[in-house]
Amino acid sequence: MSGGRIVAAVLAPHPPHLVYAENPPQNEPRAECGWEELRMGYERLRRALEPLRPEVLVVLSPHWQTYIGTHFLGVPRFESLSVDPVFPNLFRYRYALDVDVPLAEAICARAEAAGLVTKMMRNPDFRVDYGTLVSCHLTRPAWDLPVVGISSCRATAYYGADVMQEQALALGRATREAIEASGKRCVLLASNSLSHRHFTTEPAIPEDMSQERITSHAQYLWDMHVLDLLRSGQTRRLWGEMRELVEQAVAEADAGALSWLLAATEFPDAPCEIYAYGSVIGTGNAVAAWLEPAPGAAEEATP
Ligand code: 2X7
Ligand code: FE2
Repeated sequence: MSGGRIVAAVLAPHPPHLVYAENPPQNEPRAECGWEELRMGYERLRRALEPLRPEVLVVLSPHWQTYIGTHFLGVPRFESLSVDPVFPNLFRYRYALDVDVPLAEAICARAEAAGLVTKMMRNPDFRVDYGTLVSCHLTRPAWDLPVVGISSCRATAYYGADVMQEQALALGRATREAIEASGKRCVLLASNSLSHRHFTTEPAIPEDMSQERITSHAQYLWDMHVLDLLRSGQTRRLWGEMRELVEQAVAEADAGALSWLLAATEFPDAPCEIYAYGSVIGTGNAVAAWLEPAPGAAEEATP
């Protein structure tokens, strides 16, 4: 098999509010509207991904938290109801998710060979976390692609961001190698917000956008700094500043998803496309991606 590669590397935040505001048939609560900028950004991302003909979504989620090692979804299909523990008023979502088990096993095996503690999740009744579901839904609402789901092993909390980064480096390399060997065209999703301090009370109407804003200017400045680094392709600098980002902006990058994305793509120096930035209950969120040039794009650019 040949031609396996990462066709897109996406920062794909997962506030359940965005699914709520879209009113898809899978979600029980109904919304009037809300968070349009982020939702329209996801819409533009979806259009940009289409010509790349992706075959698998590979997602690392902060809300699948494992305490001993990194786990991988390892059952061909998961079906259930997912209820957000903090926002059950917004997200009660019926899902059916197909898993690319062979690719998950291949990444798992390579990660283990690189020295990480790993485990395949073989429990068919396992409830898939809302971070995985929301990022996948917003990237591919048709649910017509299989998913590789990867947990966050909480190394930042146990040891510190430096250990998280070491592990993300090994996991990113393992992911890249396994994808290349698989022959498949994969989209990587780092499912996380940037600054992550949120308000502890909700407006009476959750989608009342007159109440939505970033929690603090300090958080906003961090978010803008990260966007600057992404847009100018300074990913090694972003890697070097990850600890400060996590500590000072309470960033959800503590989960390792963004570091894993950077490592798997070997620290791109090309500009990252920012599709949207917006706050959700005070947190900072960017929809952003590095895309492989679409087939034919190079020829089209040539006069
Ligand atoms: O998990 C989340 C999040 N990361 C950001 C905002 C709101 C809710 O949930
Ligand atoms: Fe989150």
